[in-house]
Amino acid sequence: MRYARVLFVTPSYPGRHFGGYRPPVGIGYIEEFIASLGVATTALDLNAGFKERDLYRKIAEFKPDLIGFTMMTYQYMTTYRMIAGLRRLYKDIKLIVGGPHVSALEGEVMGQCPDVDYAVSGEGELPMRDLCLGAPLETIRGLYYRVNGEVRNGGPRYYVDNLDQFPFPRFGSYPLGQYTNEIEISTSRGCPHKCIFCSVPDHMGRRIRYRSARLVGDELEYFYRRGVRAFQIGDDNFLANRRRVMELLPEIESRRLKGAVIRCGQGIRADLITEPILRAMKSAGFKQLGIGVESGSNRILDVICKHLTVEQVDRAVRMACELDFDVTLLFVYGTPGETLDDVKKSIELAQRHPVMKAYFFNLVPFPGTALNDWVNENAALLGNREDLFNRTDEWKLRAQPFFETPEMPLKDRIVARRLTGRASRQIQVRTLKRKLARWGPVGLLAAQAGNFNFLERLFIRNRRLRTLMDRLIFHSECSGI
Ligand code: B12
Ligand code: SF4
Repeated sequence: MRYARVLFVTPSYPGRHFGGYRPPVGIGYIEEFIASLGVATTALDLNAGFKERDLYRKIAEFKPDLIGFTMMTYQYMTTYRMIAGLRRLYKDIKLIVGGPHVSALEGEVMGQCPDVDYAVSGEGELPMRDLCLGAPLETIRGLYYRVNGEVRNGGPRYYVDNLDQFPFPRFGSYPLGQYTNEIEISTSRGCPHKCIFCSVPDHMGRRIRYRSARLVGDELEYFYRRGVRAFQIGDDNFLANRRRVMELLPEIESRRLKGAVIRCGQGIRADLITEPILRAMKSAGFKQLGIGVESGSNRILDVICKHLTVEQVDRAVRMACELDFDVTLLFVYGTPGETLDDVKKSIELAQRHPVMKAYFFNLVPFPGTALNDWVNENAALLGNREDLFNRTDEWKLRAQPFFETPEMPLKDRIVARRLTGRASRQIQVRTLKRKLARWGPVGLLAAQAGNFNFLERLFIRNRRLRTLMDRLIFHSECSGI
C-alpha cells in the first residue's frame, strides 16, 4: 500500500450556507470507499467548530501519510496557504487536493499551489483507491503529480457509471452534533444542460449517472434509524429522468420514514415538474422544493442557455404551491445583457406566487464556465480576481458584483442588490407570518425575524432552534443524532 493513513480536510467556508451546514458528501464518499479497502481514514471539517490548530493536533494524533483537501473556488487561497504551512512543518506527509476548483483548473492548480503533491480532477473515489493502493501514477486517471518538478497527468478523469459500487457516507469521522440536523443525500451525478454560469456540467459531466433506488432507500433508512428526520437531496438535476424518479419515489415511500422532512433545495428544473411527480414526491415525504428559475425574463433565460421559459416556471411554481410544497425560488442577476428592468421582472415573478423564499444571487464567473470565458473577453472585472474569489464571507460573494457590463454598470448592480434583497426579506416575512399565524401575536413577532440577517443566521446555525423551526413549520418529529 502506498498510503495507509489518510486525513481528509474541509477548509473553512465562512457564511450562511443557505439554510444549513451538513457534513461533506464528496469526501465522505471517498473516505467510506477507501476505508472499505483497508485504508485507515479520518476527517476534519473546519466548518464544524474546529480551528486550524485542531488540524495540527489531529495530525499529531492520527499520523497520516496523506492529507486530502476538498476545494471550492470560493476561498481557494485559504487552502493554498494551509497547504504551504503544512509543507513547511511536515516534509514526509503527501498533500492532495480535489473538488470543483480542481475540476475547473485541472493541472493549473499544481502551478498555483507549488506545495501540493497531487491533484485529482472529477470524481475522487477511483483515483484515491489507485493512489493509496499503489498503482503506477501514470495509470491513474484524473491524477496530476510531479516528476522532478514537471507536472504529469495519468489520463482523462473518470465519470463513474456504476455509482452503486461506492458505499454511502456514514460520516463516522464527523461530529454530527455540530451540524444542522440534516443529512445530504446524493442520488445522481451530472447534468445534461449547460447553463452559462454553472460549473456542474464541467465538474460532474453532462452524462447523468444514477444510484439505484434501493441503495438510496437504504441510505435514508440508515440515518432515519439513527434519529435523523431531515434530509436534503443534493443532486444537480434531480428530476432529469422522469422514469427513474418515478421508481425512486415509491421506494422512498415504502421505507415509511414517518415524520421525516425531505428537502430538494439545490434547484430542480421547472420544465421537468409535473403533477404526478409532485404528488409522488409528496407521498414520499418531500416538503420543500428549490426551483432554479434564474430569471423572470425570457430574453435573459435564453442568454443563460437555460432552455426554459417564464411560462413554464409560472406553471410549475403554481402547481407546487397549490400542492402545498414550501417552494424556494433561485434567481441570478447581472447576466450579460441584463438590465434593471429584467431584474424587476425576476422580482415580480417571485412576488406573484405564495413561495416560501426567493434567493437572488449576484452572478459569479466561476472557472470552467462559459460565463467565465465571456467575462474574460467582454466585461470589466471589478477588482483583482484573486481578491474577488477570496472574500471573507460567502454573503459578499453572493452580493458584491464581480464585473460590470454596459447594460448593467456597477451602480445598477448595487440597485439590483438592494431591490432583490428587499424582495427576499418581504417574501420571507410573508411566509413566516403565514406559517406562524396559529401562534398569535408571538408568531407575528417571531415572523419579523425574517427581516434581520443575524436572526436568520441564528436559526440556521443553531441546531436546537432549527429543529424547533422544523417542528413548527413542517410538524416533523423530534430528531437528534
Ligand atoms: C450541496 C452543495 C452545497 C452545500 C454544501 C453542502 C454542505 N456541506 O453543507 C451548500 C448549500 C452549503 C453550498 C454552498 C455553496 N456552494 Co455549493 N454545491 C453543492 C452541490 C449542489 C453538491 C455538492 C455535492 O455534494 N456533490 C456530490 C459529491 C459526490 O461530489 P463532490 O462534492 O464534488 O465530490 C467529488 C469530487 O469533487 C471529488 N473530490 C471532492 N473533494 C475531494 C478531495 C480530494 C482529496 C479528492 C482526491 C477528490 C475530491 O471526489 C468527490 C467524490 O467523487 C454542488 C454541485 C456539484 N455537483 O458539485 C455545488 C457547488 C459545489 N457549489 C458551488 C458554489 C459556488 C457554492 C457557493 C460558493 C455558492 C455561493 N455563491 O455562495 C456556496 C459556498 C458558500 C459556503 N459558505 O459554503 C459550486 C462550486 C463551483 C466552484 N468552482 O467552486 C458548485 C459546483 C455548484 C455550481 N453550480 O457551480 N453548496
Ligand atoms: S444550473 Fe442546473 S440545469 Fe443548468 S447546468 Fe447547472 S445543474 Fe444543470
